[in-house]
Parts: sequence; C-alpha cells; structure tokens
Amino acid sequence: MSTTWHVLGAGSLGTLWATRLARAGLPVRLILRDTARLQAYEMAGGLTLVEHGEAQLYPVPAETPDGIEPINRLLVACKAYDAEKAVEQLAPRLSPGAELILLQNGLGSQDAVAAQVPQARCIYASSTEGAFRDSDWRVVFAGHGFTWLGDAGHPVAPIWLDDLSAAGIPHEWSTEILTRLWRKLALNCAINPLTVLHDCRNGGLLEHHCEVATLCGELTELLERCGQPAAAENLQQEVERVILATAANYSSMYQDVSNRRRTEISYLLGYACKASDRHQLNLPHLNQLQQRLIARLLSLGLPSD
Ligand code: NAD
Ligand code: KPL
Repeated sequence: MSTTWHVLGAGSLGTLWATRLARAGLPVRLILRDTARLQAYEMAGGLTLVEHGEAQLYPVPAETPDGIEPINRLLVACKAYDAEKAVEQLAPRLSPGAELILLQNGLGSQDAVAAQVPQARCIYASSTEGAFRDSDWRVVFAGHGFTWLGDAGHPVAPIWLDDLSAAGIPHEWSTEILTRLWRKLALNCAINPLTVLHDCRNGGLLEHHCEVATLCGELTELLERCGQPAAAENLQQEVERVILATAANYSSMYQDVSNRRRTEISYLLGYACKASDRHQLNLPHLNQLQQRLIARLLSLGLPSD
C-alpha cells in the first residue's frame, strides 16, 4: 500500500501536484485551513486542473488540520511566509521519521520549518513549473518545467521519487539543492524587484542593462561569501539569458503586486540583504533595491515583509 501524500495548501502548486498524483492512482489528501474552506471545497466537488485548454475535475479527498490520521508524507505547498505556521499546527500528527517536501521559493522558510519538526526529514525543492489559480479550486498549468529535490544533510534519494515518475512530474534528485536554491534566489533578486520598480515585463529590463549588471556583481560577491561559488558562476550571463527567454512574461513578484497579494520579499531580497549584513559586506545597490521595493510596496498599501 502506497503512503498517502498529504498536501498542505490547495493553491497553484499544491493543486498541480495533488491532481497529477491522484490521476496516477496514488493516495492523496488535501489539508485545508478550516471547516469553512472544507465546506466550500466539498461544494466545488474537487480540484480542477486546466491543461492545454482542457479542464478536468479531480475529487481529491480533503480534511482540516485537526484530523486524526498520522501523517507520514507532507507536501508543503503554502507561500514561504505561511509555511512555518501551517506546519506548526500539524506537528503533533507527524509520525516519527515523517518526510516533508518543501516547495517554497527563496530561502529562510525551509530552515524555519525544519527547526520546528526535528523528528522529520525535510526535503527542499526548487521548481520551474508554472501554475496560477483562475478561480477557487481551479488551477491552470501555465508553464512546463522541472523540479529539483534534495536534502543537504542526507544525500540518499527517497524511494517515493517513483511516485513522481508515475505522476509525470518531471524531477531530479539533487545533492546540491542549496546551490540551486541560492542560484534561483539570486536570479529572482536580480529580476523580480526591478520589474516591479520599472513596472515592466521581464523583457523591459533590457533597457536597464547597467542596473541589472551592477546587481549581478553584488549578488555574485554575496554568493561567494556565503560559500556558494557554484551558484555564483556566470550569474550575469544567466540573468541576461532568463530576461531574454522570458521577455514577454511578468515576473512572479510583479504578478503578486498587480494582484495586490503579499510578496515573498523577505525570503528573496530580504534574505539576501540579511546574509550580506551577517557577512559585513557592503552591497549598496542591493540594499537600495530593498529600500526602494519596500517603499513601493508601502505606497501601494501592500505588506512590506
Ligand atoms: P498559492 O498562494 O497559490 O497557494 C498557497 C495555498 O496555501 C493557498 O491556497 C493558501 O490558502 C494555503 N495555505 C496557507 N496557509 C495555510 C494553512 N495554514 N493551512 C492550509 N492551507 C494554507 O501559492 P503558490 O503559487 O502555489 O506558491 C507556493 C510556493 O511555491 C511559493 O513559495 C511560490 O513561490 C512557490 N512556487 C510557485 C510557482 C507557481 O507557479 N505558482 C512556481 C514555483 C514556485
Ligand atoms: O522565477 C522567476 C519569477 O518570475 O519568479 C523568473 C522568471 C526567473 C524571473 O525571476
């Protein structure tokens, strides 16, 4: 009998994972915030995934956090700023040796979750898949991509990666997951805040080449000082490549701001600036970028953390 996949957070990525796992015949249970959300979900009859323009309904069973079934495998699919609290309420249900898969972007939230559940194995993930909610319980699979998973403290891959293969979730076990997360954080710091500040698509940053290059220089210094030289390699070239490859897209932070949603700034630029302070680095442009972004968020009436 396969181990049940408990999925915490039925948003974009949670739905994308839950529906594909369920479609492969694997046992999946959603964990929703409270009884009101559970009732609303039950009225909808399940999760809908829209793929290649076709919508399919998946009646994945759901429960609230105060269920009683022990949890052996938990996919944490909340935003970085919600992950620690969301996992905290499930801690009493985690079996000894439970495994958590943390899908959060940026850095900081994963360590906070892991510190809270020392009895569990925490696997960090970095994903380039893209999905968005177009209404409650309905998610559009917008960009095919790849997910790297890894455990910095324990390099052996878990057996359940076979479930991901069965579900058609493109993935790879990475023994260098922190390098991948740092690299993605640096890319996001070089691109996303500037798209908000210049109110543009990623391609609009081609007109701000010098500003991007200066930030890449400071981010490279930071990565090297943080013991991440591999994540620093040819950073500017990759940032320029991503800007060109995604020129027509709006960055995830731009989309959060334009939809008036809280951003993950504290786990991206905020994390980078804190790390630079810790290492007593002088990175004036990165610090200014954080101040400018905070000011912009506040002027829009959005949370600045
Ligand atoms: P989302 O906002 O669509 O979904 C998060 C869900 O978690 C929401 O439904 C929210 O209600 C739920 N949630 C929050 N606290 C909860 C709690 N205590 N109990 C139960 N549910 C709770 O977010 P998302 O876009 O799926 O992003 C999740 C993470 O994945 C983020 O860190 C994001 O940066 C990362 N990511 C997203 C994408 C994407 O395409 N959406 C791609 C790569 C990485
Ligand atoms: O990951 C991204 C995002 O928008 O969050 C890219 C496309 C790489 C831009 O930083």
